[in-house]
Amino acid sequence: MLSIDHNQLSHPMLERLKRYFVLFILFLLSNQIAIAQEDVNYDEANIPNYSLPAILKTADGLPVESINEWKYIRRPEIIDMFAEHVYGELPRSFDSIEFRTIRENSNAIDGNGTAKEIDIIVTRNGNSLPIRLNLLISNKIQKPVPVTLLLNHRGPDNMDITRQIKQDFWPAETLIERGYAAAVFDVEDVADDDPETYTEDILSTLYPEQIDRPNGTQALSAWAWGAMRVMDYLETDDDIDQNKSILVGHSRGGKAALWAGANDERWAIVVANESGAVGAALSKRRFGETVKIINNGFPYWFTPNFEKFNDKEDALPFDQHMLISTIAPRGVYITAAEEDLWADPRGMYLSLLHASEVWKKIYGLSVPLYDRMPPINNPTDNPYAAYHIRNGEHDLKLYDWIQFLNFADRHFHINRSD
Ligand code: GTR
Repeated sequence: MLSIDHNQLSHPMLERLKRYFVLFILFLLSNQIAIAQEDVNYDEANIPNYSLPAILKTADGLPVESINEWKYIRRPEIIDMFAEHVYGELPRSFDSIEFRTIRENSNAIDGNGTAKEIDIIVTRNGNSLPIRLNLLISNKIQKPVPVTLLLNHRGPDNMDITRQIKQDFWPAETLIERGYAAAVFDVEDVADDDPETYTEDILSTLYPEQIDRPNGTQALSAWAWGAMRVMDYLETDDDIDQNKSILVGHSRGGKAALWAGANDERWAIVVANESGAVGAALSKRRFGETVKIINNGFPYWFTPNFEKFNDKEDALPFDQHMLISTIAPRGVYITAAEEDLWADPRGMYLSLLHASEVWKKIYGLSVPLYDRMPPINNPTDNPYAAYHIRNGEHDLKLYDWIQFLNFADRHFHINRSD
């Protein structure tokens, strides 16, 4: 038997042993990472055979053919499935909502715009929580104006109302120049994007009963709830044409935007920029980020019920094309980026293509989308269910925003030369 007398080990020897040990651990870890990376499929040839649940068939197997069958039977069934299994309930009740203007500057952006900072204060069972809304409106255009709202998950630098910090993530100048009001709120006002503290805002303050439910509200539902409260305010602002409202979210924000659009038909257009897994992308393709990966990485985004589908995408009684379909006949815009395979550009396109059945068959609208994806930087041009894939990486860029505005102009029949 090998026995080591520690006293006999010289200091340098001990150091060397330690180094070998650390190297060995690093080797094991890098192997683990390599295995994890190999597990992510980026090859169309390796996509498993899958079949998508039918959008236009009720849970009882009946065909859905009329607007009424869609609106009152199938659409609510779909939304209930997503609430129960994916995002959790979206709370509806509260006792009061108050809008407090904190600051108003009619000389913003060199006199071109008016900046408003508004606290939206929601009260339930004696507890209140404020959401800060930043809103910029052009001074040079006839009111009321259409509005864009960004669900911002990237902190204060991406929503600066003073415009000392300007980022393409929220290009307020471009938006107001194009005649759209630019609104933004920080999703962390309603739920932190953090597994440890996400319950500290609306969940513990307003809806504590949701916290431990297997289908309870989680962060994405909370963010969607926040967008709904902003809409409550927009409906009261005479400068805003709330019938022409566009909700925009990027990535995780895009997932929340789709869910908000499903639940709140006041949004005329929903934009999900590179929303990827459990946003616009089809889960059953298992391309890029999968249900298991996202549940492990971001468990606080989804309801605990969703974990049942880890590695079991086949068992999902729905897929994300059904979420997109709930937005019909309003406008939906799905985007991808060429280098963002993690978010499955083709999976998002196919999802939209399948969802477009509702615009076409139920509402009789023309949505010419085909199996072949549009080329890079070539947005589709129908005004109902749009898609583009941009060159470059995962981000929300000025290019993306300009396409959204072009789409909105088409959808709302706005002719900029008027
Ligand atoms: C990633 C996550 C994606 C997406 C992205 C983002 O880490 O895996 O699903 O949401 O973050 O929000 O930028």
